[in-house]
Amino acid sequence: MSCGERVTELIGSSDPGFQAKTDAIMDKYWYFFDKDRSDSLSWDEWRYANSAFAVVDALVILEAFDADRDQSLSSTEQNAWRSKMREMFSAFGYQPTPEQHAAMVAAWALSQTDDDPSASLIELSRFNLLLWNSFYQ
Ligand SMILES: [Ca+2]
Ligand SMILES: [Ca+2]
Repeated sequence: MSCGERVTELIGSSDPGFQAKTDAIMDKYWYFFDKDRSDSLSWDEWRYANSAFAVVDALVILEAFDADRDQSLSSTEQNAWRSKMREMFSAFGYQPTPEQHAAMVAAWALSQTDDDPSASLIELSRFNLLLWNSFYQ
């Protein structure tokens, strides 16, 4: 089973294009994370990979949705991000289960580092990690 197949099965996407894209990403970056070229990830390789993906994903989110370029997402910017994510989920044939939706809400609450409703780079990165962890449970 390829990595793309596993990720597709894990999140429940019905779009084969999602699997192909995931496989392409892993083919391109696998040896960046598998530092000892063992074709498997040690605990340290795994956590460094997840940390890198979380920050890179947060940077992509800021690049795409931080309209006023203040390095955080306001409520309005978060709504635009959420709307786009729903659109992308739908395009990939993915519909979060009620449990996954609850996990997203919980991950968001736990990712916040202060009472400011805007989302910083660290909060977006923490959200990514917490959300992905919820998929493994
Ligand atoms: Ca390795
Ligand atoms: Ca902003």
